Amino acid sequence: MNSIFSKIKSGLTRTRSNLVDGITKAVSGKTRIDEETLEEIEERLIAADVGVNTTLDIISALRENLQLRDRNDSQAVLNCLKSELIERLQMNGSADTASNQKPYIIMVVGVNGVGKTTSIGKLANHFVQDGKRVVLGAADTFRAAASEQLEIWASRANVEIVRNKPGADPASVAFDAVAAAESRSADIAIIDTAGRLHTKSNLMEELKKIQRAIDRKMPGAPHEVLLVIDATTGQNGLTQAKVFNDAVKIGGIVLTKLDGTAKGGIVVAIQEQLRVPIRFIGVGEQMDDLQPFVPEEYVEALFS
Ligand SMILES: Nc1nc2c(ncn2[C@@H]2O[C@H](COP(=O)(O)OP(=O)(O)OP(=O)(O)O)[C@@H](O)[C@H]2O)c(=O)[nH]1
Ligand SMILES: [Mg+2]
Repeated sequence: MNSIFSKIKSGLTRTRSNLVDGITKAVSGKTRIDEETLEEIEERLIAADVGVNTTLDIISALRENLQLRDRNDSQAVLNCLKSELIERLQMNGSADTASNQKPYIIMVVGVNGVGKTTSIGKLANHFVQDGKRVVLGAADTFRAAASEQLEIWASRANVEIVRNKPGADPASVAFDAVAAAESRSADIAIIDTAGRLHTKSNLMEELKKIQRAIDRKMPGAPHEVLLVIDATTGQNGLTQAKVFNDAVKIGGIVLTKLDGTAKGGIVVAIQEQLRVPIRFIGVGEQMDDLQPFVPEEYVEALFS
């Protein structure tokens, strides 16, 4: 088994034991897949945060499909469920990072503590492994420790970082980071932002200001705004996404801390409700615990 797959698989342990093991148990004892079994599947999907409407959709698809097949076959139920999930996770037009823009500017946003800075460190490593030249911008100047934390990740991933004093204007740090990426012929610049600000300032206004500063240095940039969502916060993450999306258009989602939750079904709710592709998933705190999100792989890791 390759190591990426085993990382994802172990990161999804909690979700697997609640969702898939429960469903497998429910279907395997049955001589016939009856309404009671479908109800059990329904409860499991809802408990895993798949979302009520989507769950009902999936159940009726299961009911319909199973009429055409042998209702005694528990493997058929699982296969059918797998393909229903994969279908809902496949979004058309999910962008491909590192398009022909050089440098490709990624701005990372999200409420505090969701894992922005950590994910940026892991992302930097991911792109470096891919042969890319990366510059990080420490535009979270709210906490003194924030740019130090990013600095540690930068040295781990062996990439350059642009930072300034705590309290410096975040937009100017972002501007400088883009300038540095241009002058160093970097392939990718990743800009970290604060998850909260001093009481009087408005986070969304600040993020828009950072976005404008980046665009002033490199028209059209940032090429992608990634929203980081903490999977353990469940439906709250969806609410946050709507607020951020109104301020700075979200191009993709990084879903962190999947290793810490049994509610990994949230991936389905995110794709269905936000219509924004999940780009990366976080399954632990190590450098290589951030992986590109591939629907088939995710579902396979859950069911294997
Ligand atoms: N288990 C686990 N922990 C994670 C994951 N991603 C991030 N974390 C942890 O979450 C905590 C917060 O991460 P940060 O990267 O500092 O979060 P942030 O969004 O930058 O926070 P602020 O800068 O305060 O807004 C840290 O302890 C990380 O190690 C993950 O995928 N799995
Ligand atoms: Mg941070």
